[in-house]
Amino acid sequence: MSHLNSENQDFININTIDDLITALMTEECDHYNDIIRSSNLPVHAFADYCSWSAKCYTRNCLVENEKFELILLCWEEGQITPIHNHGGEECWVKIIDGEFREKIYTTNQAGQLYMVNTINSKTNDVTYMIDFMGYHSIENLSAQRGLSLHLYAKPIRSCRIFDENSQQFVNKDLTYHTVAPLASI
Ligand code: 2CO
Ligand code: FE2
Repeated sequence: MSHLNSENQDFININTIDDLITALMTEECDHYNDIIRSSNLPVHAFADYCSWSAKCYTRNCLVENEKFELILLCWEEGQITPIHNHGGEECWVKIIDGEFREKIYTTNQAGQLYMVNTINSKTNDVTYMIDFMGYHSIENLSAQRGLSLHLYAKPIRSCRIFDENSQQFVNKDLTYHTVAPLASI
């Protein structure tokens, strides 16, 4: 079944995680932007996939296959990513619950990192990143837990993160805190 609305090419009726996964598996990657933006997923749909850590935001895999990776990030108040890239892949971030701040960075000819943009996002907003746009960090601004859904096409096994101590980028292998039972489909 196609999720395309023949009149305006919007994706309609993506109201559950299963609908979203079906659309991502069925459609070509060039429709992913429309699919993730038009999906409307209530926070309670993610209850079974959450995990929490006082140390760091958690990465919870919903689906990983050859085409894409869909992960739920669970954030305690104030948690923040290091500045990082996305291993050459496309990255969409959809806020499921809360308020987040994305800072976008690039490097100058001398290789020094500097910030070029700040984007505040709230529930249901979507942001996009790809390596030619630079690097980013994301922070949970809410005075409570937050949830965000991340779509990577293709999956990201490792990325570059900025190490604040050495002031240099280092390679980081990406791992999951939890994996959903049917994640490898
Ligand atoms: N890329 C980070 C990660 O997968 C999250 S920031 O949004 O892309 O851990
Ligand atoms: Fe990221």
